Amino acid sequence: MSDESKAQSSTRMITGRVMRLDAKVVHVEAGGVVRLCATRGKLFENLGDRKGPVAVGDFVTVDPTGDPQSIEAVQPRKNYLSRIASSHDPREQVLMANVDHMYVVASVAKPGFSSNRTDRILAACMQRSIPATLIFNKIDIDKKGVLGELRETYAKAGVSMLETCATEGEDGPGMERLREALANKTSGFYGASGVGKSTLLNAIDPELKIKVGKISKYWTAGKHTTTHSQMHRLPIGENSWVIDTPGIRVFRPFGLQREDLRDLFPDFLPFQKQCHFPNCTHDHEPDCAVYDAVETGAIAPTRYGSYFEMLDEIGGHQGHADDDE
Ligand SMILES: Nc1nc2c(ncn2[C@@H]2O[C@H](COP(=O)(O)OP(=O)(O)O)[C@@H](O)[C@H]2O)c(=O)[nH]1
Ligand SMILES: [Mg+2]
Ligand SMILES: [Zn+2]
Repeated sequence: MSDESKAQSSTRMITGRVMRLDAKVVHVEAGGVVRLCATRGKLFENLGDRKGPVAVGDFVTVDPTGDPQSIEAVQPRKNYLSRIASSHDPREQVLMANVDHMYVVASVAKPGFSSNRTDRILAACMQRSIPATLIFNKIDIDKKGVLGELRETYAKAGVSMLETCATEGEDGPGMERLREALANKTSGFYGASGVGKSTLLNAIDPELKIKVGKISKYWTAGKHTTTHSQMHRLPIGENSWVIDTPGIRVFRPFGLQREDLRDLFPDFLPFQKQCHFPNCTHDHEPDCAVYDAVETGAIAPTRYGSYFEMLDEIGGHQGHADDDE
């Protein structure tokens, strides 16, 4: 391309936002229109330990003149959530970019609440300074009455919480608060498969008509309905976006140092100041006030369990083979 024609096409460049990534095609929204774009080869150079150049939520510069149209540049990210791609691939996989708020969705039953999964994602949000809310969904089937203890555990960790029953639709518990909170923001919905993320989003906006799963199939056949992360625009406020994600089985935050992990568990803070060693990792050091607090129940054993498992992994432990559901 001559310099002159390059200059001409650059004047036609448009800015859009990545809604979805398929194997080769990136869905980019600009001005209410979704464009199917290819990613310029040069963006795959010098990736270092990153798995790919583009993530859902990215703002990108698109050259609309080509066939296919092409992503020429990815604009700097305000923030992003990332994990280690898989146990076979240590690179950084960015799950979503430019999110104002994360909703960590968990159900209190079917599937049962997973402290481990929840705590990992909460820690990752804290690592990236992304404000997070923990949603307890399916409160209608809390037959074992686990909700009370969960509230207590996460209140101690300073986590903001919401209780919902997505199947009751837009008038269900917690939905008004959720709808208000989603206005004029980009919000990520993340959590295990089957907890009700898509059902929640459909309740917020029935026009979305996202496919939801048949409950009985989740843990038997490993069936999942959302196979890609997908950003949707919400008809609330001026500029409201939500990112629906497929289920995760294992979430290992990327780039975590052993000594930094303890600060991602705010419920440890009041105690860890009293540990004998100022840089105590609450592993097997003597006179560990965090460990004592777990013994007395001042810190929930589930939280310490999540911490300990993550710490162990950072120390070189290999995870499980399957990272997605
Ligand atoms: N009882 C009950 N079932 C729910 C609730 N929310 C979702 N479900 C059901 O849980 C299943 C999985 O929902 P889905 O939205 O696909 O979960 P996702 O994988 O997190 O997106 C579906 O059968 C939903 O009808 C709820 O609040 N209560
Ligand atoms: Mg879904
Ligand atoms: Zn300690």
